[in-house]
Amino acid sequence: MAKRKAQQNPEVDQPENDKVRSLAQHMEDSTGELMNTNTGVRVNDDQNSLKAGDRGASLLEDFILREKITHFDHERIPERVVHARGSGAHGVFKLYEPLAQYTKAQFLNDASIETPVFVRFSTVAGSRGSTDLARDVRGFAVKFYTQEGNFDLVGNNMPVFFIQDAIKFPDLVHAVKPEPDNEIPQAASAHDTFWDFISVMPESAHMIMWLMSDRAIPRSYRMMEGFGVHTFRLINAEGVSHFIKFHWKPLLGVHSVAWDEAQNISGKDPDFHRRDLWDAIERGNFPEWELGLQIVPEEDEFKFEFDLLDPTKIIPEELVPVVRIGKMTLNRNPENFFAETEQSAFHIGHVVPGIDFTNDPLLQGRLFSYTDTQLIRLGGPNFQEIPINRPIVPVHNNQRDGYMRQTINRGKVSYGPNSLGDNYPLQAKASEGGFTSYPERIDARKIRARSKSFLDHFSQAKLFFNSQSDPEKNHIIEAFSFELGKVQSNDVRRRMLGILSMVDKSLAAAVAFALRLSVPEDPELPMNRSIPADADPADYDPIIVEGSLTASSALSMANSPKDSIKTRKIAFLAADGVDSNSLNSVKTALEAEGAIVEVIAPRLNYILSTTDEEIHVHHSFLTAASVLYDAVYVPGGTNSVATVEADADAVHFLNEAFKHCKAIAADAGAMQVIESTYFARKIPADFSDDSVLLDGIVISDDTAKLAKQFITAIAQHRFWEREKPRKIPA
Ligand code: HDD
Repeated sequence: MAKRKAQQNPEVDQPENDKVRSLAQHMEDSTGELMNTNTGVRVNDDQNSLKAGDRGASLLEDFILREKITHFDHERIPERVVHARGSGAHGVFKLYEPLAQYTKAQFLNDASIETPVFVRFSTVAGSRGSTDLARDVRGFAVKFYTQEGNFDLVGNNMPVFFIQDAIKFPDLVHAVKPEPDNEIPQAASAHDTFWDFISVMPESAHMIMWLMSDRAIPRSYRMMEGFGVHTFRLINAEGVSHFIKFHWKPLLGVHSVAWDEAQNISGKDPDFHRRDLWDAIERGNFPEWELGLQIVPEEDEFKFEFDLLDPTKIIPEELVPVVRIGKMTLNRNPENFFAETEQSAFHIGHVVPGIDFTNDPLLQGRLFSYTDTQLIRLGGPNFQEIPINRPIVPVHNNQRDGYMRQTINRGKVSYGPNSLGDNYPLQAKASEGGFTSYPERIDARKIRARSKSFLDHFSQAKLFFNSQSDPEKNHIIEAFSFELGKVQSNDVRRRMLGILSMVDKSLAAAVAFALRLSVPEDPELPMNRSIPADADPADYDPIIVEGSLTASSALSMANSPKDSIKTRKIAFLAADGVDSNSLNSVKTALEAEGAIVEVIAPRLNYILSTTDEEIHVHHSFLTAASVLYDAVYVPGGTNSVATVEADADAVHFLNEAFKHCKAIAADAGAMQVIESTYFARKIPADFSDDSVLLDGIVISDDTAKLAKQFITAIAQHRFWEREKPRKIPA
């Protein structure tokens, strides 16, 4: 297979690895070839069906027509019941230091190995064709193709989950999906059935705080954290177990967009995240995450204020730090969306020796669900043979046949033990890499119940809210007000206010104000609908725990690193007569820091600068929108400035960028453009370079100084503090 060059930048190699090489043998390229039917017969006419006479009826005999139409009729497979909308990429994982102390997994023991990975990011609730920018959890599923078989880390961009037991998963999903009578709304949780369910399910309180936070509207898949959610086990060669939580930490930091912006992007570019991931890899801006572990010795299982098996709880990083153990780099786009991304089948039960499960009841149920769903989605038990799902090591066992079997197993023997085949394939000893389960002692009654240690639903919801910056808190309040505003039932709203009052009184009061309702004095908790029929409600009363930690800095995106503008997209608004120096010097400075500059003008193709330079125009105002960019710059040049100022779309572009708290820069010669915006009057009268940076607005006639300040401003990502006091219509 030829080394692949990126389409957008031929300098960029998208590297091969063992998995990519194994996929190559299944690839087809028609360049320079003649057309065949699926049986290999060359096709002479693929444009006209076989007819009796040139106007005559079509003939059943036409096997070419029948084959083509039949294949087409069967092109679709069921979409994933959740996480239907997603985007994938290939890459590698490289370990920093061997972890023999904790695990015998080979790929976590040999720092010289590059383990191939395939990653699929997704939204949860929407259909395959839905918008990327829905307020939703994002799936973060990683398949490691290790030398000991596939390990799948099937996580999300939020570290907790809605429910504590897998038996409730179908109810949760039915509640959040479009309502069954009219299939409205698509890819949105802002409707009655979802909030009805949540309002009678207090265990979801913590997750709901994450879902209403800006984590649910990421700027990019490349700027999200990932979490394995459950507590897993690592087992070392001596059989010693440690509890662990998996984390992915993006090297570009964790960033989000504004909710109003998200809704706009959904119209302007519903493929925003998919395109962003694809383009970054094509340009050679390979996204990177560090894999982190929180490690808890077996004997510390009961040391915490919460239960390690409860998937609605995090282990705060203040209690157990995240140790960064390696780096994942996504460096290659798939060749074919269906063959790779759509047919990829992840399963939390795909583990390798040295990694094992815990008794988290959500995890245990997932162990059943993922294979089961592939059987219907991919049509039978041989989905593991689909190229993207095959391990990079050979498979030998006595499993046979089934729909679409690819492997041609030789010989008479397909059972074990056997003597005719010398008992092959042999079982592997643990010393040969055979998987052995952790021999956890279990001595208990069979019972359907919830452990009392799972009944604290609010302490970490509180911890999350308390850990947010003021703008983040405002966004959470606004998100609840929006979502509950879309609900029709006041009963549901009131119950939700009751739950919120258990999390934070000021939060409940602020949402109640927006809904013009009052917070119930004595919320009815737990909702007796969420407990077993014969249970004593007292056994399910939430336990109110005053957590000893009041805030955790890792929970706020405000604390994410803000030192780089790498891969940020900056719009330059210009027209004929733009000052070459004003445009080019700022462009060069931004590009030197890894940003991407796009020129937007009233018309497409090119503009002429003051020095008659033809400057490429990436978009006209018709096809561009400020919500698709991270920051805006208006270069100088008398004619250009006059045209931009007179263009309502350009002024709207700036107003919207201001509303969404983005960095804005203008050459002092373009001040008249700024003056025609709504936010001109919000610029402090004592305007100076220092106050400029405070608000993320940079205006200067010294382009070198301007570029420097603009870069610092863009790296801040957003100036959320501007949002409330300087709100403008846009
Ligand atoms: Fe799940 C897909 C993540 C709970 C049942 N899940 C799916 C995907 C991700 C997650 C990222 C998409 C994988 C891909 O890209 O193909 N799921 C989670 C996390 C959970 C979780 C982090 C809680 C900690 N899931 C969960 C439960 C159940 C399922 C409790 C069922 C009992 N999930 C599924 C599924 C899906 C799925 C129905 C749909 C498509 C698929 O599996 O392959 O089996």
